Amino acid sequence: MATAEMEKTTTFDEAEKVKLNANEADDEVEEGEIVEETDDTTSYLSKEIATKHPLEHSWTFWFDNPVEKSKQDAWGSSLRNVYTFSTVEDFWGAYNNIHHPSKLVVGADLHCFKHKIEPKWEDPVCANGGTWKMSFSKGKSDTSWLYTLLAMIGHQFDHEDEICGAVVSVRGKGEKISLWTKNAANETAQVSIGKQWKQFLDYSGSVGFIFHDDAKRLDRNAKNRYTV
Ligand code: MGP
Repeated sequence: MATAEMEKTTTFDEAEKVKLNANEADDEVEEGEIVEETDDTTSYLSKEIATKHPLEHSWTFWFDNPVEKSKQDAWGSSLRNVYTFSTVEDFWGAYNNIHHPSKLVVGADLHCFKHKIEPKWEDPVCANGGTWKMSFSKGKSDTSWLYTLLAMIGHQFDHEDEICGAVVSVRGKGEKISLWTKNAANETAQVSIGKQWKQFLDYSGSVGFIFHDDAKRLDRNAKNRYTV
């Protein structure tokens, strides 16, 4: 579902809810009267559940808390999965209740990955993959983070199957958003994803793609294999 459509359907849902609430308000209920749950209230609740808009995939938010990160522990030991959602409405419910990158503490990593894919090089789905990475100055990544999430969950990439998820990393000098994909060697798919990502975010800088294999072996000396 496209971004604009998602925004429209959420608004439509809210309008429906207001209408239903208004109808309920029309029923004459005396002050102090105990209102039993009726078939109407049950059908209102089932209607609300039935009108949630399912996403193509389920997604999970993960958080790596810098306070719990310790150089002594194995990497990833402080990574926690926070919330899984599979509808447009539940996405907004979660997104509106977690801090946006500009409000996160330095050192934090907030991930959103397809359900059952762990945000680690070691995950079998990620193992042969890589990442596109964008950099932002301090506190300037909130909108790009939201647009990245909407592009992923809204199925907007031509090579959507290639997407694993995304992570925003808050560091002292600024934020980075990384888009993780599955088959690093598939240059056509990766370059298409990189170009579309830049368009969705209206990002004018150049963006590089690093293979996880290179990052594992060479750490910070890993070089971009593709650039768009
Ligand atoms: P980072 O946090 O992605 O880079 O990885 P950053 O922000 O440049 O570094 P930071 O020190 O400011 O946080 C930092 C280091 O974490 C890497 O060099 C790896 O040693 C380790 N690391 C990162 N990731 C994503 C993984 C992973 O998926 N698996 C393992 N085993 N280690 C990782």
